[in-house]
Order: sequence, then C-alpha cells, then structure tokens
Amino acid sequence: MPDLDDVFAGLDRLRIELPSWGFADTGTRFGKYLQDAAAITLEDKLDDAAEVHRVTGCCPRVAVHVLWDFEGEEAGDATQMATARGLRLGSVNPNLFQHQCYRLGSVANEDASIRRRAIEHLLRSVELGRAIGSDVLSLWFADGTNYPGQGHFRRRKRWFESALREVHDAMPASMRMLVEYKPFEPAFYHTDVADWGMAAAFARAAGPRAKVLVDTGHHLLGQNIEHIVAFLLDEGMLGGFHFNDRHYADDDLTVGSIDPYRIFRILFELVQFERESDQVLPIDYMIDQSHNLKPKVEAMIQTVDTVQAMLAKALLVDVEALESARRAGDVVDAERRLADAFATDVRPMLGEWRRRHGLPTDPIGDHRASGHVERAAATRLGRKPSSGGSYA
Ligand code: PSV
Ligand code: MN
Repeated sequence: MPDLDDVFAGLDRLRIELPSWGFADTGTRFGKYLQDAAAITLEDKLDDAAEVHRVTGCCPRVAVHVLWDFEGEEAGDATQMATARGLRLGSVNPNLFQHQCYRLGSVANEDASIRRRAIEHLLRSVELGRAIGSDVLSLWFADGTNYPGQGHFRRRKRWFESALREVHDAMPASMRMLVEYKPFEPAFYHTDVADWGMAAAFARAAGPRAKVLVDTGHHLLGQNIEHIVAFLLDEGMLGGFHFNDRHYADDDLTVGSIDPYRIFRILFELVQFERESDQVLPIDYMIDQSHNLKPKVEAMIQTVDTVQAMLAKALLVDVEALESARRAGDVVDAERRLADAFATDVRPMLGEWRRRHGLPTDPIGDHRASGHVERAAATRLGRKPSSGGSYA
C-alpha cells in the first residue's frame, strides 16, 4: 500500500513545462477576446511563467514557439531573461504552418524549394535550441490535405522520413526530438502524422533520439489514450505530453476540466511502469493550452494543481492489490483499486507537500492576492492596439 512518502517523492520529481504561447492573447478562427493582462513579448511571457512557478514550485521551464517568441529566429538575450527570473527555456517548437508558402504543406509540399525552406527552418530551430540551452526539439506539422486525390500519401510519407532524418542528424547528442500527431485540423481530409503509430514510425525513421509526443487533445472521440500511452511506453517510444482537455477535439481546455478520470488513468500508466521498472522515465510533461475565457496565469496555475492532484491519486493506487485482483480475475475489485484512489481527497496531502516546500497552500488565492495581474495589465495595456477592458 503506497504511503505519504511515495506520494511526496512522486510530486517532488514532477516538473511541468509551461507554454510561452499560453500567456498571450489567443482565440479561435472566429476571433479573439483580448485580455488587458495578456503577455505581448517573450519577456512578459517569462514574467507570467515565473509567477506560475513562484506559487507551484514545479514549473521551472518554459517552452518557446520559434516564430512567436524570436524575431529572425535569433536567440538574443532570451536565456539571460529566463535565468534572471529563475527559469530555463524548454522545448523549441518550430513553426511550419503560418507562412503563406506552407498553404499546401511544409516538408510534404510538392514543391522541392518549399520542402527545403521548411527543413532549413527546422535546422535553424536546432541551432536556436543549442543557443538557448534547450535539449528538446518539439515538432508538430500542419501538413495534410483537404480533398481526396489532393496528395500522394506514400510520396509525402517518404518526404517526411527524409526531412526528419536530416534534422535528427543535425541535432547535438544532448537533444531529443519529439514528434506530435493530430488526426485533423487544419487539414480536414488527411494529416501526414495522423496518429501515434505514424508518429512512432516517423520517429524510428528519424533516429534513436526521436520519440512520440502525445497531445491529450489530439485524438478522435472514444480513443483510449492511456492504452496508447502504455503501448508507447512498452515500445520505448514515449517522449512527452502536451496536457490539455477537450470535449470534442483539440479544444485546448484546462486539463481535467472535462474528464479528470482520463488524466488520472494516463498518469497511472506512467506510475505503474515506473514502479515495475524501478526507473524514472525521461518524459517531458508539458502543457499546451491557450485560454480564451479564463485569466491566463490563473488557468495555468489551476492546470498545474490538477496535474499534481491527479498524479497524487495515481500514486495512491495499491498496485499489489490491483495485481492480485487481476490474477484472481476479480474485475470489480481491480476496477475499484483505481476508483478508490481516484476518489481520495488529496487536497490535504497537496497542502502538506506545499507547506514542506515553503509554497503557498492555496496557489490560486496567493496569485490573486499578489497583484501580478493588475501590474501586468498596467504595464502591458499601453503597448496594445486595443484591450478587452472596453466593449465600446
Ligand atoms: C497543434 O494543435 C498544437 O498542439 C501543436 O503542439 C502546436 O505547437 C500548438 O498546438 C500551438 O498551440
Ligand atoms: Mn500540442
């Protein structure tokens, strides 16, 4: 039976990477609702990330999105800006979807010059990673087609394989590549990296330091994500997560807001694997959420709190009792081992863990009282063309 020390040790190990883009104004394809305190520059985003880290104690790294955070793809003084705030820059996310030339694809474009341009951007992202001390290159491609007949699937697959191999070869030995999949959007007929199996095949083709990134919002309805996670773990191909939740698909909602039991079940697969293999997995836990309605820093703190709570619950599963129920074919008891752990109120435990680490026991309350949002709005509003504060 796991005890408090097991839970605390698990929480001590958990590091969650924050997305720089989660602090900026975002929206849907129908429009944006602007927030006075939303970040504009990388510096603002790091200020917000530092606030999340201040109250949670487990978010020292910030993922960057190359075109959104770096002008001319130059590192500049980004590393120093992060260090000054007690942070580090984390995964580097190239952007191969915004430029007009990528309308018909990036590394799978029929036009060789566009494929080359895309690869050059990936190679510059590797260099950027080297310059900012990042060891993760996190790849998501919008490549796909909207209509039957539009693309040659196998040819596109081969272009992907050779592009990823070239980029993998250029990475320093300390760098890992993550390959993210998504079944649709922005392409609506097929995407070139549509699911975990394709991502795993591409990662294998790229090289030994390429693994699969599971974005929890990137699945068709009804998909059993924890099964995928277990399968990838067993294959040694799981590299990282983008946490978020969804009701339909890729809704970028706060993790656990729709289905907390799902994130618990996913985390339990990792806990179970780590217990059985007696190792700590080299997996990047990252958030990929952009909140359109919630205040951004607050939503990020809520997210971290939820992941910690779900991990604590997963760590409370009595794995030995679960195994004997499995061996005995006792389906009800096996399920109850999970349900009981999930039903445990872990808030007092989390509070105690925070007290021991000198962290606020109510991170959201502490953040609200800190004046961070008011200060951010005061310094950022003047730099924005318009604000969400006025309905005129
Ligand atoms: C694509 O939907 C995605 O999940 C990729 O990870 C991108 O980098 C990110 O969203 C941008 O918000
Ligand atoms: Mn993602």
